[in-house]
Amino acid sequence: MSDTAIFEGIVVRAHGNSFIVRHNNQDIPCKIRGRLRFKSDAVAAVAVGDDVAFALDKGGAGVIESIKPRRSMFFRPAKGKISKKQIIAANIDRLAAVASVKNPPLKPGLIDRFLISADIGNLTPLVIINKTDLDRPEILQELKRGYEAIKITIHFVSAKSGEGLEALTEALDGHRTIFAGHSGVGKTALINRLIPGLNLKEGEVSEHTDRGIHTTTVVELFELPFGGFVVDSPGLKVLGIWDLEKDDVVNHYPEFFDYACDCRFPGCAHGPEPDCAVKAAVESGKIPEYRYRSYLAIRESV
Ligand SMILES: Nc1nc2c(ncn2[C@@H]2O[C@H](COP(=O)(O)OP(=O)(O)O)[C@@H](O)[C@H]2O)c(=O)[nH]1
Ligand SMILES: [Mg+2]
Ligand SMILES: [Zn+2]
Repeated sequence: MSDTAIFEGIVVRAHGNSFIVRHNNQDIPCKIRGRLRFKSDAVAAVAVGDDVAFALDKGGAGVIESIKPRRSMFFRPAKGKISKKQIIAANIDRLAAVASVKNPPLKPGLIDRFLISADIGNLTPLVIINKTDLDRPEILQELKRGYEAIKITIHFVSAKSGEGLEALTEALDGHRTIFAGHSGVGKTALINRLIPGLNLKEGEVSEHTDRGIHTTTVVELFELPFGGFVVDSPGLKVLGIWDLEKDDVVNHYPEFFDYACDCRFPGCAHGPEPDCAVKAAVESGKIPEYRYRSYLAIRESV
């Protein structure tokens, strides 16, 4: 063992039990020491964003020996095991729900699901709507009004025309953000614009690779020019709201709180109940309808 040196680095790519660790701007393929791999809890597994110590043998192969204490962890449910969680990224502090104006179509309900998972993971949420060069539907103003009312920043951008990219760069640089959004919304294109010279391939549909039971999701970290990074995981579709209880959903809709105390029934779920003050607020335009609809749909689905 005397001829093995130990180095420190950050995990920038994870695919199953294969990792890339960046050390002094060099990317080193690493496996993990068995004792780390076989610890049974998800917390023990190595993830993108981890600061690690690794050994390098004379042949240049790396083995991750230990993980530095984490500031945060972000999970998703492990495939086929409802109660097991899998760590996707460590040490991140923000979640960006990324959607596009069209191609694929804008689905506010999906954005709200991502925002709930940000809440659960204690991450600062933001919303990015890409492809504004294609269309400017009226719903955009409603989204802006709705999210700003609950102090969530929304960015309208186009990776193609460049609209909004300066403000987005400012919002992300220096932070550790995970991108959550359907395939095709332009996550890779945006990362290319944020990091000049990166030139990732756009329009790759990586989702089929994630269909089968035995395949694993690739998670990658892209360092930003002024510090911080963006984490992208092409196969990631639905994030950790799997153990949410029906009655917890409303806790993620802060704009309902002020009205909820005026509902006729104390346990009002703001569904079919009579004299519901939340529904009245939706009807009078005080609560955006898209938020109310996503609330009902998410409550129904959990
Ligand atoms: N019109 C337009 N197309 C875009 C924009 N951003 C990305 N695209 C295209 O949308 C497709 C999917 O983009 P990609 O970045 O791979 O999406 P991802 O799956 O979220 O990473 C590609 O063909 C891109 O060229 C944009 O702002 N405007
Ligand atoms: Mg992509
Ligand atoms: Zn109610």
